[in-house]
Amino acid sequence: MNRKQTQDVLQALTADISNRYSAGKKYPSGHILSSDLDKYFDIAFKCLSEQAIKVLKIHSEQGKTTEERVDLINYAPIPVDLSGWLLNAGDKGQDYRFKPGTVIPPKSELSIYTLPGHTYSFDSHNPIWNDSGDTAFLFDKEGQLRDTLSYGIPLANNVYISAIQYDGINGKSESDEYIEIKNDGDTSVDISNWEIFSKGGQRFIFPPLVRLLPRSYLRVFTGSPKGYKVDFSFNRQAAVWNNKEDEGFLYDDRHELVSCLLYKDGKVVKSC
Ligand SMILES: [Ca+2]
Ligand SMILES: [Ca+2]
Repeated sequence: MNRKQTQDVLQALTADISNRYSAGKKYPSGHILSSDLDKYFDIAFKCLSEQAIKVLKIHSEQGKTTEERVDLINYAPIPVDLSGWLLNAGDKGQDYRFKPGTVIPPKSELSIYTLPGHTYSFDSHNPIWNDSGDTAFLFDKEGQLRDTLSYGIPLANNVYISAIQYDGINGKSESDEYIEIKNDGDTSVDISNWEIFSKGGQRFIFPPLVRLLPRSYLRVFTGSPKGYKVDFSFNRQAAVWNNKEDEGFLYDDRHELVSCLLYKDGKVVKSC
């Protein structure tokens, strides 16, 4: 079940229960059976558990195996049982299987270290998170893929500047200009602290814990244009992208160039 389906199911269940509850207040025939509530909470728990657990952050810590770890998070207001779940560190054999009875409390994080000696560890003396880039795959106990998270350049080859809408129509400040970043890959990419740079000198840095979902895009606007869903913005009062000629760059959190796009007189001259 995806996020949207989960939301729909939870909404329908909530509506159903509250309708019956108000019916019960108004009419003698209205009632809620305890078995209905049982069913409701069973379904609600299952839906929440499926969506709630995410790979929050991978700490590859460049060569220092001692610091290597991956943080999982439970976004749900309920504890989630991770017994039998499996976390893979991007390569064959780099697996951690959660032991029976492993529960992640509501709204909490849980760290799985590389080295032995921790409550949760891959028990590996060698690094498992590649410094230049890697991917975590999280499976539930039925073997369903529940989440992925990639970081670094090799995996970020799927991430690139897909468009620059340099000619805004929103006044002189062109607040509706935007630069679009796309992820063509099958895994989520951690773009925390990545940077967009415009040749004119303007910079935008993504906040911590931002991920670009598989096969999706995001846009960083120049200002806060009305009528648009603005998730990210340079928050500038003046245009960022020159209408005649300009170049955009995307850097990762170690300031390695991920992608570039140069346009001139309405045409893309170079992209990398
Ligand atoms: Ca790996
Ligand atoms: Ca412009």
